Amino acid sequence: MTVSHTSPTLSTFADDVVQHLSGERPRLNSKWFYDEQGNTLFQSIMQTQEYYLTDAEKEIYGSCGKDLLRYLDRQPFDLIELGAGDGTKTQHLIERLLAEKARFAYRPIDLNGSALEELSELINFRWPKLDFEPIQADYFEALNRLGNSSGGRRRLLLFPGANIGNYTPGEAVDMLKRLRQFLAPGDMLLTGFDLKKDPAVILAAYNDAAGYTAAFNLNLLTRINRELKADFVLDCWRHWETYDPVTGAAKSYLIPIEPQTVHIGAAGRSFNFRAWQPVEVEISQKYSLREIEGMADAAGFEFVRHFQDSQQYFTDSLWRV
Ligand code: AVI
Repeated sequence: MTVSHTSPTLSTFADDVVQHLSGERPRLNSKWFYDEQGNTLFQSIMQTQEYYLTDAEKEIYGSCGKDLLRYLDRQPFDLIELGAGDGTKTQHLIERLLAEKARFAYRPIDLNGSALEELSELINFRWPKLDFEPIQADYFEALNRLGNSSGGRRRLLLFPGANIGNYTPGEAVDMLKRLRQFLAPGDMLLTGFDLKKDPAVILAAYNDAAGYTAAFNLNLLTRINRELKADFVLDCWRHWETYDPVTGAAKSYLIPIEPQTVHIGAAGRSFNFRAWQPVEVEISQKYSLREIEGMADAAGFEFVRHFQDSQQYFTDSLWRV
């Protein structure tokens, strides 16, 4: 199975970095974390004992298949997955769906071509007869390609992994509204949300003892140095995590321990950083069940139900159009 490739251009990356660093509070966009090294580090994070999110969703995917089919009236459907990665988790859902004799086509979407290649190998090995077509693209570009009809078949859109948490709550509702436009009455959306819980558990998940999260965040500066010909002095930057239990925002910062002027060659721009001036690099928003139900309404969906893991750390929330 070949994966159709499209990559972000250098100028898109440079423009985005310059725009985010130019604000009054300098930031970087976490969507650029995922170069080859970033993907490897993210795999390591998911295997740490502190990062509970992956196992929680695996548990949910391993047990919600039968109920999902009931909500789809056991009719044939298209399973479209946004940010599929290498399918480590989704294979548990596919296994359950096939055990229930579900009839579906699987359309995973991801920007990461090598993860999709691995997913293709996995699917071809385990279920060679599954109607399967991976798409390497940005979510909306891929959904545009698929069009907003599946020829009368229902759509179950999967948005796994708490990826929605990497948007602010306002951006998340806008994103969900946009997804809604690709769905027709009767179609469903299953989104993974990380839940508000003991702040110590959340902070530990983004501050693992082995240092993978710190390396993952710092790798963004390495990527900017390499791809945009910049000169961040890596040794002078520290990873810092915060969690606000009121707003539910876990935020990652990179903080310079001494003043630095960084030149970004590809953009022809320089930026001055004061010592201890934080650069926000990621939000990982946590929600309550009630907040999620409100988001369904705000984005124009009907809330159907939550599927939670046994620790009640995480929910995959099912909504209908
Ligand atoms: C991909 N995303 C849902 C992860 C998260 O939990 O926000 C990214 C991550 N950042 C640090 N650890 C994991």
